[in-house]
Amino acid sequence: MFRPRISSLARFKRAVHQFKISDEVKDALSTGKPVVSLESTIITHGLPYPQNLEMARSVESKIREHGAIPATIAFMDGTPKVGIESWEIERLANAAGSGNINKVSRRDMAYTMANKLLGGTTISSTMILSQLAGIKVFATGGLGGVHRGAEVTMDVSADLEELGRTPVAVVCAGPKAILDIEKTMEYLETKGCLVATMGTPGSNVPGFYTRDSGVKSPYNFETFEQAAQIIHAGRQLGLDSGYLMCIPPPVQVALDDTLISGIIEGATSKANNLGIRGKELTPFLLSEIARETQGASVTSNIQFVLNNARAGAHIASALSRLKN
Ligand code: PSU
Ligand code: MN
Repeated sequence: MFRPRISSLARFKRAVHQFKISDEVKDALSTGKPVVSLESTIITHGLPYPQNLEMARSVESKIREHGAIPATIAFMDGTPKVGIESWEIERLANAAGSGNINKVSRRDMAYTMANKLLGGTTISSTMILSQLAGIKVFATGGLGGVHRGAEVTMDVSADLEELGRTPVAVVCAGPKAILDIEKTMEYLETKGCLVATMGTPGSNVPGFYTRDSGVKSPYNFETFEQAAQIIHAGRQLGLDSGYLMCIPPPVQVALDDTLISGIIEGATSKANNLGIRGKELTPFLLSEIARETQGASVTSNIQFVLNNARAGAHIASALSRLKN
């Protein structure tokens, strides 16, 4: 059996003392119950109040309904917490849009801790903390990726780097349609991240707001058990790279393709003209899309997260039934 080298074990021991895991999550992990982690940037920088609060609460209930334990992750006054309390979720939701809360990717973690800041975790930092806590499955809405025009700006989400180096399964509705999905898939291939989409063989990757981005998915799976088997095989082998499991959004809540692409183009050029870049870009684009669709994108976004949470709970349950 693989044993970590002493140095990495010591490093790991030191790291686990720096963050808090809730009793419920700790208990679930030690007894082998399925656990699904959740990010918090979607609460703090992805959705407006009060829909962010409603989403954060209902996504936890959805995971419980489908037989797993939810673990929402965030930085509370600098402390990374895995499995925050209901009042903490409320605090994060209230702080959205206030400018008093940090959007935390890998590069922001140390600063957020050292300065005792409140922070919403993106996919990248949620993956890191999930891995440290021993959580294998993480559910969210949409993935960050290679931005349009990245050949000039070099704006590539830290989510993709993390998917190349941290062995956690991210269950989502695909890369957001605000991105260059083809380049995002190329990048994930280079980084060695498994990408599979739920559907019959040959199904394309979903485009977050739409069921079909037009870009081919490298692999497909038709049942949650099959998804779990893929993750299990990679973990058995000790691969360090991540797993991206894409769940096309339900037909009833997917948005109209041509409508949304027009809005995205408008929002992207507005961001260009205003000089909005870096970590502000994704939140800006999401809020523009929400405004232009009169809130329809927010309603859909919440439905996608719930749908992915359900899938995540099933994948985590199937994974917990597979022997190590
Ligand atoms: N998906 C959503 N809303 C969001 C995000 C994803 O539906 O707000 C967040 C995630 O936390 C993701 C982040 O990790 O956006 C990516 O930001 P950037 O493009 O700056 O890396
Ligand atoms: Mn970016």
